[in-house]
Amino acid sequence: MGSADQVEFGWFIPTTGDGPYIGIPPQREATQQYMTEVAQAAERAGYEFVLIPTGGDCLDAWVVGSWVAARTEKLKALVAMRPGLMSPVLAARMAATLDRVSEGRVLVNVVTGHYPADLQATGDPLSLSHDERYERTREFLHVVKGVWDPETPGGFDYKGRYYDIQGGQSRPALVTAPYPPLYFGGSSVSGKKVAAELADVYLMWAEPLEWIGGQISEMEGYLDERSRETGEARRTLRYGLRAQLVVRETEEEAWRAAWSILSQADPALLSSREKLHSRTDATNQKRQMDLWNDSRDNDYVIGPNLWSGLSAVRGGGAVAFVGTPDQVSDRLLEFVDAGVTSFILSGYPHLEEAEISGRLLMPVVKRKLAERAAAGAKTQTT
Ligand code: FMN
Repeated sequence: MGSADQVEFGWFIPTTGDGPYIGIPPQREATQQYMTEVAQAAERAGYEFVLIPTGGDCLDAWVVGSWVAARTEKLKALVAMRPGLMSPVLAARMAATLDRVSEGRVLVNVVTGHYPADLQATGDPLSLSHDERYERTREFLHVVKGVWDPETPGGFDYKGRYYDIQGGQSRPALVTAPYPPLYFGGSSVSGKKVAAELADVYLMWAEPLEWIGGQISEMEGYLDERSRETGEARRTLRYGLRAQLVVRETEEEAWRAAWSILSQADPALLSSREKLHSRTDATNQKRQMDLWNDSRDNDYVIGPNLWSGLSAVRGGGAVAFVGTPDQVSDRLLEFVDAGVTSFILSGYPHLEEAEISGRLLMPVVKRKLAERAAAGAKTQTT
């Protein structure tokens, strides 16, 4: 399963603004200066990349990705392509451009879209059918890979249900070979099947260990199925986990800091079961809400050092690791054992929490991973 020397860590750029509290308007604006500070703090902390979200209330991810890459040395930008909102040829060219100007520091996140209203807000004609959206994503990724392919000098031709392209091109060629890795989130069956066919890193919002183990075996099953059905070589996938992080010297301090994030929100909002962000047809959002609902009597603790409390006020990957550096690093290693090799972490506010996690957590988790890698290498040679 997850190999210790292949584990990567990412942080997050809060392009809707942020602050110490959620459930109230952002207390800090996503200014160019703030985003620069967060990106540089993440780089200093030892994170290898930053996820830049996409959505109606976010600054545009490609513009921000380009900004972040220009102001950092090694940090990669994980930037979203959203079928329905962008043409695949334009998306391929934008990614290739960022790949070149950043000298190979772009990663691509494939975002299919959450729910009908989210798609309607972009004027997407496919706003009503969840599975058709994924079918279009499948075609979209074939086109993106096709126009990136240097072996199609005369351009790439494609005729599908959603795209009809002749001589599609993205020149000059990519710097990254064969192409920037495609990260992909979506926990529905249709999402998982498209990921099995075309993604490189399958992303999940944090859930208890057994749930994540279950999703990984399901994905491995789809990889087998695809190879059987097509007769093609079995593909492999890497697995990624997106989680919030509250790490402090003592466990007590960590839980106090975690609850403090919710301390300014309206108490009625905190306990209400009617959440705006839960009105969705996204499978992974429903799973996050089930975890929150079912852990109400347990202060939203859903596993060792794993807390669902933030789902009271925010959608998406709200589950947090809460604890000491030793505890949280042990928990992360348990997920590595389950097959996860990519962690995308963040905390409120993103600047201070990048610094704190860089000081407290990253050295510990990286030391433990290095020890494991060394032990693994020793076993192989003896
Ligand atoms: N959706 C967005 O609209 N914007 C994002 O920036 C975004 N980032 C995501 C990051 C991760 C780690 C994951 C797991 C999902 C993200 N999504 C984002 C949502 C997915 O792209 C997908 O549209 C959604 O989960 C619905 O999928 P499902 O019904 O297959 O579960």
